[in-house]
Amino acid sequence: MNNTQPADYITVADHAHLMETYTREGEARAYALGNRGPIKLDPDGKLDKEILDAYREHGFYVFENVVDAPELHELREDVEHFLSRAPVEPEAELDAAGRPALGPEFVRYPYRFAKPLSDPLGGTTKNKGRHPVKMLNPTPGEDAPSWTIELLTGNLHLMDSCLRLYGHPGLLAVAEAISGPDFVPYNEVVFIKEPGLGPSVAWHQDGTTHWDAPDWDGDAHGFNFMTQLYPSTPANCVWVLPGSHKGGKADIPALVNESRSERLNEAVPLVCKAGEVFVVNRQMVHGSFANSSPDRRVTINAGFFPRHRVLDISTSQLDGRMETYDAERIHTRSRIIALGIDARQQRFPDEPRYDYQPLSGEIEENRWNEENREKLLKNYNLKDIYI
Ligand SMILES: O=C(O)CCC(=O)C(=O)O
Repeated sequence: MNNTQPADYITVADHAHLMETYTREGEARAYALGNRGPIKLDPDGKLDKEILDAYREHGFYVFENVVDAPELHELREDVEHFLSRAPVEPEAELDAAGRPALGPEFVRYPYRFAKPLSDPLGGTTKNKGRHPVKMLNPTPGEDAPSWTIELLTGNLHLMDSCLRLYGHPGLLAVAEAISGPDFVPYNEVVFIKEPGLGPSVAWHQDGTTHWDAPDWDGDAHGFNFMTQLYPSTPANCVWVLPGSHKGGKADIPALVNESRSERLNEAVPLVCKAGEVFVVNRQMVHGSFANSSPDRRVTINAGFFPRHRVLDISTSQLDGRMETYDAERIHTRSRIIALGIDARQQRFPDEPRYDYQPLSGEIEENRWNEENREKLLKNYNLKDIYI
């Protein structure tokens, strides 16, 4: 450090070095939990009880062998296409090849940019102040671009492969086991952590509605599936504090103080191979570090809630807007689950078809075709549900 650099100046190499012991020890803790394996369903199609028990105990489970190589290829290609057509920087009209960038055709702009290796949320009041502690921001290499894309929003109308993944019968059986057969959708985003560029997501717990409810429980704010398109490594992945979904609101600044750094003592990394899927309780203390590693991570997120935590609930969104979720709103948004199931069945006709009970009688209305792409799917995410 020279005397013109700020006190928290840290190079990418120093950051990577700081993470070495932590990632090695964390990975050992993660594998010792034993909460990983393929999706196992009983003969009646219900999730194996031991898996559900492990999820409830630790707050997450790692599903192996969910997405096979051809499907993984389609997902990667779709993400790549969407990134290749991104504006070169926020507000730009052209992509890197000088073509009109994608984005304006969707009501909710799908690309979110961040400064390389930054922490856009930590220590700010953004997102209702959910991210109280700022993470380390290594200084990017001299050849780094000014911006990196950290998030795509609205996966299901951006990429058909994501819609098909959404209808995965094994994953939907897991959703049913955790949140009940009438589970309700949340939102779908892609987290992107480019090597040497990906920003951190400071420690937080998701959900801002039910923490003080008299009937609050470990499932009150639902869960996310996180499908990994590339290996999720200790240096680029999401880290979680096992069991923290059951303890109410955590004191994150105190945890950081006890650990004497942002590297929380008891946290574990969500490590897995490409094509594997985490199910992660949204109430867990979780976050990810600036990606000072040489490896890219791309995570397809899709979340769900128990219906009784959503129906007729009025709550403010992360941007402050108030929303109320009546039965009609839930029904409209849930049709995208039915559409995903049909899209998947058309692509993989030999797979079992998941029966989403709330819409069992509406298969014809929710067929996957070009008419419903326009009528139901386009801008579906205006009806996203957030609690
Ligand atoms: O993927 C990441 O780095 C952060 C994910 C996260 O915070 C979330 O899904 O709530």
